[in-house]
Amino acid sequence: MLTIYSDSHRLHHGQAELIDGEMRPCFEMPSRADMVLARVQAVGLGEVRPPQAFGLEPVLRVHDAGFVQFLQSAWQRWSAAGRSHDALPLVWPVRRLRTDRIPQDIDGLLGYYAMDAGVPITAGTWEAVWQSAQVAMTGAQLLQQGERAAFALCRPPGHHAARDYMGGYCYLNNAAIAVQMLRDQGAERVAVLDVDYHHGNGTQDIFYRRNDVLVASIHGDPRVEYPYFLGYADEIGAGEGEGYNANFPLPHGTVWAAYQQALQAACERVRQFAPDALVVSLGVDTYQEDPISQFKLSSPDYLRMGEHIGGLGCPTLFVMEGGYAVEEIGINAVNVLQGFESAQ
Ligand code: OKS
Ligand code: ZN
Repeated sequence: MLTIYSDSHRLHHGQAELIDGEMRPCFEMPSRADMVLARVQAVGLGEVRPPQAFGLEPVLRVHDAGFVQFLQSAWQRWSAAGRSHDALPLVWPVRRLRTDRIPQDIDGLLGYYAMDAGVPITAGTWEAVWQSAQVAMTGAQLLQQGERAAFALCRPPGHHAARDYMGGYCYLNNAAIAVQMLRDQGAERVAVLDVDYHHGNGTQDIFYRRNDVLVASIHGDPRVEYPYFLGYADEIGAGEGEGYNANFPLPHGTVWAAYQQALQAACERVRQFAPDALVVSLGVDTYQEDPISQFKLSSPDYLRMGEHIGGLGCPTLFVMEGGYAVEEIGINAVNVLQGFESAQ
């Protein structure tokens, strides 16, 4: 399997995030991607290629132009205000506050375009975010050119980012951009299977009213887990998209036996949809040692996960999302890819 990877991810390295009431080093750190790449190379998964340049147009097929301009200019605005630490939002438009007026000040803009404080913006963030999206698009193009599967080693991740907001370590929705590119290049139906521990609220939101993209997600129950405000089983899509969104929330402590049942059900939905291509949002924060998550999968379980996905027999693009047990992130992510290949 081909891997697409760019060193530019290192340009995004937030200093700290607000967690449990204190500022702590960001869990979403450059060594995550380094460890995954090292494992890809150690097992000889296949060639590693740099991304190609697709420009802004495919990004704007998914994201709001004002939001993209904000991302591009946020660091410049922040530093022009005399700040040198990471830019972080600190105020949000909750119920009955106005969202029909876009603030002009950088602090107002950060709150307007963010769902939480997990999105530090640094001097190099936009370049890293940009290249991460290009990595996903390069993967989409490989499928379109007839590759059976590809691995977009994206960092930063993307599945919490929606059309016009960032959140949860995510800025642009790499998987959604890849899906839209596959659609624009001729795939009639594309399925997303999101196996990250957290609900992919951004991906769900982007495709919620569409019947050409099925989104299925297995994740920690939003009653007790981030992102809290989306990801319930009764979210089934709306309008033409009704019946094309499937959520499988699971409790804290979920082990492989229960996870596998949800995975089988999600895979069955994908099979019924008969997509021309599958995009897997591949987070491995379902791992038992993950520092911010509460499922209990073991490293061999990821081989089984990959076998299930491979059994679908779809052209498949894997897009890297979360996973914060840095020592094991490479083993777990590449286990999914190797399990997938063994089922071909
Ligand atoms: C607030 C942000 C917490 C985000 C955690 C989720 C990141 C992730 N400090 N999503 O898949 O792994
Ligand atoms: Zn996650």
